[in-house]
Amino acid sequence: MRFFHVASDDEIKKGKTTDVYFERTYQILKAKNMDKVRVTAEVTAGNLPNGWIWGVLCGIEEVAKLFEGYPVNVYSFPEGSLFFASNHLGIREPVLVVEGAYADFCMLETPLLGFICQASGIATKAARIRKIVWDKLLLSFGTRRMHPTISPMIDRAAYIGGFDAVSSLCGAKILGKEPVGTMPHALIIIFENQVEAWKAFDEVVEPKIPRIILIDTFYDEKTEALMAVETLGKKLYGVRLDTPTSRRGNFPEIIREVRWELSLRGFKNVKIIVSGGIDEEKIKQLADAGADGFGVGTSLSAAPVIDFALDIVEKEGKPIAKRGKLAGKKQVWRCTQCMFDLVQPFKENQPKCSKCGKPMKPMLNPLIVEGKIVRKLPSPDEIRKYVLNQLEKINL
Ligand code: PCP
Repeated sequence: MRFFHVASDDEIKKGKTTDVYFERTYQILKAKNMDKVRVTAEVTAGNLPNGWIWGVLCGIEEVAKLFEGYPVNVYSFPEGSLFFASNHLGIREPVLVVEGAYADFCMLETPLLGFICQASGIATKAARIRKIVWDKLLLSFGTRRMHPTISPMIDRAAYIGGFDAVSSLCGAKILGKEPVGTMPHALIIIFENQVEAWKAFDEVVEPKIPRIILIDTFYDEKTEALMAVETLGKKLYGVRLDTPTSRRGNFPEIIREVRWELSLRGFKNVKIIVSGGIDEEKIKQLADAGADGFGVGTSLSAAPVIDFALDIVEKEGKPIAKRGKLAGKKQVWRCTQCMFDLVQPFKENQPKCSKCGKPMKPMLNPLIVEGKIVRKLPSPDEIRKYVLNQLEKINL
């Protein structure tokens, strides 16, 4: 009996989330004894959303789990790799390649794309925000805006993209991390008194949890900030401003005032965390105004998807492609120093970087060989580190 409107792991693995035209294609190939026809198919991105120059590839671990056991070979960029829709010559970059009898994997195209289109959108948004406020605390607060079944995926993608921590219990669990959070307005409203609510938080919540106090429920943020230092003194780690839009006026100015008043009274170390409607457009000016950290929700979890598509580029080893796509199996070569890519037919030799002369690195490497996962799947921390390393070498 299905409790929620979600597909089970088993349904996804068996291709039951597929679009029906793939099921009909399978029936036709079977009926016409063409179910052994072998193809090479590649995943490329259409134009990236909002004029983005690069994206962060996310969801490869789930793709490996999806194809495991199917008689196919899969090559892909390492998870967390930055990718370009097209390289400097306008050649689309394949980030993943599937080889096998088309009938054996055609039912998996829909879940395959679903796994990487959404997760890569979230990871890219997270990386863009990290790039804009490089040294600020970034907290993923967005699972409440999306269907709860994908909370772990959202928080994993946000963390991999460069966020510091996540708020959902199960998101933190799959990352092997402690979930983070402050306090909701509801707690203060229940007590009908900020100070009593803050004291109760401090009394009940285990000491290792940073005391970040919400300071916008009943009074002005500046007033509540001073009440918070009076109430918690040196135990106060930070204050959170989730000021309602009706009161935001000049929000950077409000942050500046709170910063000034706290520092004036010797609380220079008390952090200012800001949440509510945070996105890449405004975050820099809030950081410049004195915000130390951000809780980002909707703009992260509802980040635009990456328009990945899977296309056949070879049939029985012969190049063939639909209009708009380049035929033949390809390799993407990257100079990891210059973050410069070349796309070449698969059989061509390893090129040198035309910028620095260094040998370039093949990005498409075996993930699945005849249904077996052949790559060590890195931990979220390893992938996040890889993303941050690349972000240091590239512009927004
Ligand atoms: C929201 C909650 C989320 C924030 C804002 C995400 O505040 O704290 O973490 O906002 P965004 O989606 O606009 O980025 P409230 O709705 O006031 O909830 P609460 O009182 O529970 O903090």
